Amino acid sequence: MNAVANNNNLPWTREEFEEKLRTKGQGYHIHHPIHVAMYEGKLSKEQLQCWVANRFYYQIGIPQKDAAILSNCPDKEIRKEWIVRITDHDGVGDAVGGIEAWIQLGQAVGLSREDVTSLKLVSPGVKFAVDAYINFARQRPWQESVCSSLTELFAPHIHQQRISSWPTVYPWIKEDGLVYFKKRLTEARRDVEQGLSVTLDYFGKSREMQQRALDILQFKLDVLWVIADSIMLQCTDVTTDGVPYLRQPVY
Ligand code: AHQ
Repeated sequence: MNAVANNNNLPWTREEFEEKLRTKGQGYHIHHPIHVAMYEGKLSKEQLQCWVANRFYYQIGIPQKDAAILSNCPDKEIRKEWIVRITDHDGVGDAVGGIEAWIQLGQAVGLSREDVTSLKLVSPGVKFAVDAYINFARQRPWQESVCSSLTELFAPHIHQQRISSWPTVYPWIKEDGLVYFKKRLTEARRDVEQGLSVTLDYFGKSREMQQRALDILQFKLDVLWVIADSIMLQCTDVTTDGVPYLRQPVY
């Protein structure tokens, strides 16, 4: 066996490194039980409303996260590309941004604008996970936050799943509710090109840095998984040894 090839300290090639990042997709929240149940049409209207209302907290956090990255990034060329992520969500002029499209999704599943924008339906666990993501972007080097956005390598698949299945399994949801997912299909593919290029360049210098990138991506996979956990716990009757789960009484 070639001793050099066995050396665990040499960086992986660019292709191997990218493959390792993509392999992390096995832990993507498309595999979370609540998203599997959603795809199979097993969620009730109330459960879908719970999911949409909770996920809104994540959606409004994205532009703040991206603004934190911009504030940490001294590279004008990077910022010129990255800034579009904010306008994608906030909108520009009369163009509907992702946040408004998500409110439309809320109305399409039977929520009022106030149900969604008041955040009164958002569970503490969702807030903690999203805030952890925003604070990561505020506190860490901008390249680490770029790396954490690479869960979007796997996002087109989950958006396409919703676009393809909801009209069949949730025929009561108006088509205009799916605008957000259709927008993200192209936006996510464009986003990931920049994110992957920055990540492969910056973290590709050593095996240690490459491993750091994998750990950062795992952190973001954890954020998405815990958001789904918190939503599932909020909208599913869970019992443990016959004892029903008690949602925290809030007075
Ligand atoms: O709607 C989503 C979105 O705008 C983004 C931006 C990106 C990031 O910067 O972290 N990640 C992301 C994601 C969005 N939607 C999620 C979904 O399941 O609908 C997936 C999520 C992601 O994969 O990170």
